[in-house]
This record gives sequence, C-alpha cells and structure tokens, in this order.
Amino acid sequence: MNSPVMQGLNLDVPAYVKNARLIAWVSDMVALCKPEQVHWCDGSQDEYDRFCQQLVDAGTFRKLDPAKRPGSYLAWSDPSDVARVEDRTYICSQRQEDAGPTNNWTDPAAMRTTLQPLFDGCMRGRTMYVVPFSMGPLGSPIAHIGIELSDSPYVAVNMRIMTRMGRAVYDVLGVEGEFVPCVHTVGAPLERGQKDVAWPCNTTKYIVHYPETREIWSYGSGYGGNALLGKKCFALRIASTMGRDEGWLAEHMLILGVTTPAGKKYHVAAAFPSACGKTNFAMLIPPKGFEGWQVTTIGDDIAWIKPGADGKLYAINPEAGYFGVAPGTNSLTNPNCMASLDKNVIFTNVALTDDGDVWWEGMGEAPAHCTDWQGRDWTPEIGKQTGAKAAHPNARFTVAAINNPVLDAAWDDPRGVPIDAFIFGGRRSTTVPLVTEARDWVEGVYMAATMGSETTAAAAGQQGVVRRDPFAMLPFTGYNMSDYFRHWLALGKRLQNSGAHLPHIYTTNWFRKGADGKFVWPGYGENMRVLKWMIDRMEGKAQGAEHVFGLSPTYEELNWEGLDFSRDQFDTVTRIDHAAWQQELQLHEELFQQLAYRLPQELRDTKAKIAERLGA
Ligand code: SAT
Ligand code: MN
Repeated sequence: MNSPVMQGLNLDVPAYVKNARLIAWVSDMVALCKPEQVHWCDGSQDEYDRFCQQLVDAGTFRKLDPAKRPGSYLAWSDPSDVARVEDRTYICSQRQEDAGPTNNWTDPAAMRTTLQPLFDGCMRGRTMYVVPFSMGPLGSPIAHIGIELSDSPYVAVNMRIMTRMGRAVYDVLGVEGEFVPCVHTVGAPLERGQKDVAWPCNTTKYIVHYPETREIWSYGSGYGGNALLGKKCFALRIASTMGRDEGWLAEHMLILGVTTPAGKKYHVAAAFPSACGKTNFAMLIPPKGFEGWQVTTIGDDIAWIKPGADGKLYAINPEAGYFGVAPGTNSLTNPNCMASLDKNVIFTNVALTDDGDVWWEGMGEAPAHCTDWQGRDWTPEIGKQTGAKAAHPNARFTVAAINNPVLDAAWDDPRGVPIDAFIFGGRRSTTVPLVTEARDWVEGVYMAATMGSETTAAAAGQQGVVRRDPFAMLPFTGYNMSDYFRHWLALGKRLQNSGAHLPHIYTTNWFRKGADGKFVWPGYGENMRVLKWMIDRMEGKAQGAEHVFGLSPTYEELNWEGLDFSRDQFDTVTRIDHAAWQQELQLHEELFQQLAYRLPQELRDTKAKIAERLGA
C-alpha cells in the first residue's frame, strides 16, 4: 500500500546512464520488486569499502585480522544455501526440445506466471543494487555486457571482484547498446521494523533462464553461481545459446599460457567439472626437471572463444576474478593460489581461527581451536569424533585476478589469445587413461561428449556418483546438448574448410585410483609432464601410441626427471582394459539414447568404429 514506488520512488538515475532500455527495465523491476531504495553501483573502491562495512555491521561479514589478511572478510552462509541448486535451475525456451533432455524445462509463459507473485514485493525493506558489468575486457569484440539487479550487497561486492564492474560499463553500453538483464533476489523481504538475518535467503529457489529473450531471473539463494549471475547463468548458459546463434563458443574452461624454454608460447583451454582443480591447473608451477618452462593464467573457469579473421580461435576470460574452492588448497597443491589469497579476499564458509584468520581442511596443520563455518566450536578432536568439517567442502574464496602472481600479461587483452589445444578432463577412478589425443576433430568431440565424472561438492546432492558430463557442461549448456555437439562439429568443419589449422584435442584423467583406493598420479605441478607431452605432439617431437580411441604417450615419451614414477604406476594410470571399455561403451550408448533426438550421426559413427576396434 505504502510502498515507496507507489509513493513515487525516485530512481535517481545517474547522468552517465543513458541507455533508455536499461532505465525503462530498472523502472519496471522497481515497480515489481518494490525495494526501499535503488543504488546505482559505480564500482569505485570507496563504494566497495562502504558495502563491506555495511556487511560487517549487518553481521554477514567479519573483518579478518588486518595484519594477517589485509582487506579481507569472511562470510558464513545459511547452512541450507551452500552450493548451486541444479534441480532448481531452469532453461525456459519456447520449445522443450530446444532445452533438451539434460535441462529442466518449463514453458516460459508458465514460468513467468510462477515467478510473478514471488518477485512481487520481494525486495521490500531492502536496497536494489544496480550492478553494471562487462564479461570480458571492456569493449572487446568478444565481450558482452550484463546488468544485475540484486537486493544482496554480498552479491554487489562479489560482482566487483568477479567482473569488470562499474561506471565504465555505461560508456561501452551507450544509448543503444545491448545488455543481458539479470534479476536476483534473496527472496526475503523485510517488513517494517523487522530485523534482518546475517544470510537472508528463501527455502524456495528458482534459477531461471529465458534463452530467447536472454534474461536471467534468480530467486531465493545468495550463494555463488545461484546469485553471481555473470558466472554460470550468463557466461555459460545464456552465452552458450548466444554462441550457438552467432558462431562462437562459451565453455567451462580455464585458459593458460605455456612458454617453453625456447621461448615459444602456446595457449591451452581446458574443461574440467566444477571443483576438479581447474584453478590449480591454471596456476600450475612446473616441477623439478622443467627449468625454463612457465605457465601463466588467463582464466580459471570460463572461456569465451571466437574465430578470428585468420581462422584461429581466440579466447578471452569473461571473468575478472576467481571464485575457487578453498578446501584442499595449500602451499604444496597450489602455491600461486595461496599467494593470491594473502590480501583483499572474500572468504565464504571457511573456518575462523582464534587470531582472526581463516582455515580449511587441507590448508595445513589444523589449529587447536577454531570456529567452524556454522559458528560452532571446532577442534581436531571434535572433527574426529563427529566428522564435522571446519570448512564446508564447497567453501569458496573470491579474489581478483590481479592478485595472481602468475597472471598472463595478455589476460585482459581485448583480442584474446589464440588457442592451440583443448583439454577435456574427466574425474574417473577407473577406465579412462591419464591422457589421450584425438586423431581428428570429430574424435575429439566424441571424447568430450562422452566424458564421465564423479560428482563433487560444487552442486547440492550426492557426491562421488559417476554421471556423464559432456564437455564438463552438463549443468551449464543452455540449450539442447545434441545441438551443442552439432555446433562444435559445425565449427570444426567451417574452420577446416577455410584452411585453418584446428587446435589439437586431448582428454585427461588425473583421478585414476590403484588397488589401495588411492590416487596413483601425483597431479598438481606434475601435470606439467602431460602438458609438455601435448606440446611435444604439437611440435612433432612425440609419436604417441595409437589405441582403440586415440593416441597416448609411451612411458619413454614423458619427462620423468625429478619424479619417481615407475613403469608399473604408469601402466596403472594408462592401461586400457578392453572389458572395462566394452562396459564404458554401453554407458556411451545410454547417453546417446538419452540424447537421441538430433544426435549427430558422426558421433554414432565414431562409436561404431571404437566398438569395431575393441571387438577386433
Ligand atoms: O557455480 S559456482 O560458481 O557456484 C561453483 C561452480 O560450479 O564452479
Ligand atoms: Mn566452474
């Protein structure tokens, strides 16, 4: 009745905002969500500091010890709001077949009807933050603009780290520029005089995408990819449909640069499922035996890739920061990451030490006492007895890319970097060898399409179950998965026909286990050995050995200097067990049946060839 809007809430549009479509949309959303006020974010340091102080005052943030973690904060979420909610994530295309069998689909009109009453008044008593952001270097031909309206200041400060956020976006947007509208609410309106909680959210959650109109509507969660809408929602689900329509790729890939001792530089884009060490691989430190090699980071999670005029594929990192998994990160597994976290970090759901710093499982020696992510006393003894973790397994850090000591000089280059190879990495304790090179583009697409993975903590639900995760994009492809495979095949064909030299395609599996149930491959920096073999292949220095579905290195072809890894161990991580592969092909068949509608014939043919070789 007495909502500020009805009283004529002044939108207070800053003079530098000139986009009529944007102003009209904000005005509509204000009328719908009925916030108490509107704040147009300028992205300044001063604004960031004020928001952080406000979050401290509200009990959402704790300021960490300024000597130990300068400029850093810790947030603990509601225990029910700790990860992406895939079963509440929707692709609402006009036709169900355009969402395909791997996405939750609802008719867009029906979904709008469902969401309307939820969003009506959802921001009452709160501020609506208008967050302008560029995914990718400002003004890059590969970049795109989004505007997120959110009632969460936690989202506003995280978006400032994760994207190029602020005033300059409006200069690029101009009067007529295009943007992806993203509306986010925690779904917890405040009645007059009602006291807020530290982590407002709602038990009802909806993460909704309308691919045709390129809109994102998110309701009820304040966590990660549910709420930072530039990330999985825009940069993968919506962008993948933009890429399908416009002839480019939006992929769940890190991008790294490798410089050889001879000074030659390669760029690799690698897809791994969430929480499978992408950040570690992107910041890899070459081990002993690799003097003169250097790995530099362009991105750690998402790549936007467009064909250039020269027929090469150019990639940018649409993000400007890292939202990485904290547990397991330490100065042995990822020293560069630890160095990145020494200042100006937002931690979420890690433990608080008694001296005002943070701790998580796998960081190093446990403190004698700390406060766990739910605010309870935690000691190693309590952990042992109750199994309680000090940090949530999906606890995260948010940090700017510029904190990374091995940030690539071209990470912010609007032209992007030319991709020489793609890597698709599954997480499998059996069957899939350490590394395989596809003999051609179609075989590579087949490998990526049939990738399997054991599930991780990045999504709510059961962990450790094998599911097919094509291209590590199962939760992120915003349209029909078979059409997505077609898109990859068509792009390859188009580039090949134009005479371009296509990137090599590899699959890796760092996660094979031995009879004792332990990982056999040491991983982390040692992955450099595999990376070097790939480069040797590109330089024609390694032959590899062909097998039923590709080509893998011989023991002799890897540089073992500085690592004690026996021929037997190598055999354990590379052996191709024909019986296991017969079963694996059964699982590929199950996937192909699920995706039968519009599944490209080339993939069926490739499978038939593998089956034939296996049978022979
Ligand atoms: O989607 S999140 O950014 O919350 C985490 C992930 O899946 O990598
Ligand atoms: Mn990810």
